[in-house]
Amino acid sequence: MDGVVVKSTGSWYSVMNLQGEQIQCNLKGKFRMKGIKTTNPVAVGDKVRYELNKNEKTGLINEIFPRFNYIIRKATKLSKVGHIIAANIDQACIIVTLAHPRTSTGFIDRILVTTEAYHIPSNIVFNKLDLYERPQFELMEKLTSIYSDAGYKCLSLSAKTGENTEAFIEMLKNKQTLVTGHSGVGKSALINCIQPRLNLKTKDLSGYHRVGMHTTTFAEMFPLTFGGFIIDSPGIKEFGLTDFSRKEIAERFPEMRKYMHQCKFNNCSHIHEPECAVIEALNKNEIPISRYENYLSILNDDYWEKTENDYR
Ligand SMILES: Nc1nc2c(ncn2[C@@H]2O[C@H](COP(=O)(O)OP(=O)(O)OP(=O)(O)O)[C@@H](O)[C@H]2O)c(=O)[nH]1
Ligand SMILES: [Mg+2]
Ligand SMILES: [Zn+2]
Repeated sequence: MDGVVVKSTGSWYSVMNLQGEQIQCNLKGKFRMKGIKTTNPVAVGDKVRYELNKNEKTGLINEIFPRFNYIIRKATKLSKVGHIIAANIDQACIIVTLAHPRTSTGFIDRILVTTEAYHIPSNIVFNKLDLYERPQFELMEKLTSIYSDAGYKCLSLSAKTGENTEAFIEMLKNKQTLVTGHSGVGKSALINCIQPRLNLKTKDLSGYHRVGMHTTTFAEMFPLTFGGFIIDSPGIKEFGLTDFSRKEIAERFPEMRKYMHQCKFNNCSHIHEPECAVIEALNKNEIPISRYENYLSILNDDYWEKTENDYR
């Protein structure tokens, strides 16, 4: 029988079949992804074939169908092994907040570099609108303009008051969407707001650091009553990049991608080379400074494998 993995805890997988029933399954033998070390061979969103055990209640996954795409992150910057967050996703919604706590552009841009690498369309959703005051509204406008110009859809809403959540529903209709972001930004609260029947666990922010306590512990996919699926996932602190080299980073910034092929040197790092079209665009304010700075910061991350012909 065929189904889709809607939850995985590492030891078992919950597979939803075509009738909408959920079967707890184990994996038959070893599955490995070619070329990439991952902690989980099967992820939420994977389409699988399984057979029922004799008890007719549990099952055994014996085939994973080819993935349309997937998104991997490293557990920490330095770890060698990646974790597949989800497979077969149509789009990612990065939930951010500009208050309680504020999400940095460095974090947003690291996620975007990854979703760009996997060709996953991404949207930025500003949550907790009810808490914003003038400075946050101004910042939101600025960020919305930066990210819309780069080709990402932006939305602002409040999971608490429900303000503007109809736009979020429109965004999700008939798509398989991964919801990601820091812990405590309201990912589960937002899903509850548009699908109250799910009644997902949410938690108060720990007053001390205003940092979430990782309420959601495993990624889980839910069918949406208006069509489509949504994947809630545990909050992430940092987004360890994987699977690609430093040289590809500029390519993952649509604003830089537009200019980089006009640079004098084709291995230009866009830092100090003469006749660099990216620096020229930056000087003309055609590339936002925060995006360029985050590019530099990603290049300076300490986890790139330094190879001979890599940038210094
Ligand atoms: N004021 C306000 N609070 C919100 C809003 N959305 C969520 N919250 C609160 O933020 C806290 C965290 O919400 P969660 O939904 O648990 O956050 P999460 O992103 O799922 O966190 P993890 O599961 O740990 O990754 C809860 O106390 C929510 O009530 C909002 O729009 N406005
Ligand atoms: Mg949650
Ligand atoms: Zn250049």
